[in-house]
Amino acid sequence: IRPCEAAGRDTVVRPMNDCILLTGFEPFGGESLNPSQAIVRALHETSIAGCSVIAASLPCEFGSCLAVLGQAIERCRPGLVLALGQAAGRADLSLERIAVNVDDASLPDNADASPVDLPVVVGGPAAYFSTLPVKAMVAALRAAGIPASVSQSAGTYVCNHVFYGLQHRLAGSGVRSGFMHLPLLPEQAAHRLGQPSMPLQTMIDGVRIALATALATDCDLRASGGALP
Ligand code: PCA
Repeated sequence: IRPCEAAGRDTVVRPMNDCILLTGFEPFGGESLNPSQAIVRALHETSIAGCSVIAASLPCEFGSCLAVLGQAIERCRPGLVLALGQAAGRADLSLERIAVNVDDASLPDNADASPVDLPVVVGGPAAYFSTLPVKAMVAALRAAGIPASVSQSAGTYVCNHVFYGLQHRLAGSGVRSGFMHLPLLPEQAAHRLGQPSMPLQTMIDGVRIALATALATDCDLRASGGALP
């Protein structure tokens, strides 16, 4: 175990089993597609750097998504977890830096729930950092010709809820975890004038590169990934 300080936090590669848990979400907000679900379906039971990928599709519901995530973690006992979700308006693969302890829904979830200003975990810390090497993952994606960036907020909807719940559950466990937001698929953007999109195959390649980089990186890059407000 080699602790190192990177961007104000510690990134440590710890002993891990050889299973990667990759989660996506079912479609929401009236869509019939979600790129995260399509990606995890494509990568289920594939292998990345000798590790097997197990995929899980989560309901886009505040009330049930963390229970389904917990069952998937119990089932496959992963060494590394990456959760994926759709973010309309994003033009690149966004490695989320931070999960916050608040639910504030701007539209009803798939169970028609719209929590406002409620904690994800009552009494939990205000926030958790990703424990994945997000700067190194962004650099590897860009080097492969895939647009990517560090994002400073995963929002306050179901994706942030899952990201926070994931980090809370795995805190101190030695299992690294984080969240990546994705642009719309071209088929989705075709109905939403001016929205950026990315082809499915590019996103699949990007997730593979991001995971391989996370497995291979024990100390995150010290590179700028910040943003002005
Ligand atoms: N995106 C939503 C929830 C599910 C998804 O794919 C979000 O960004 O919160």
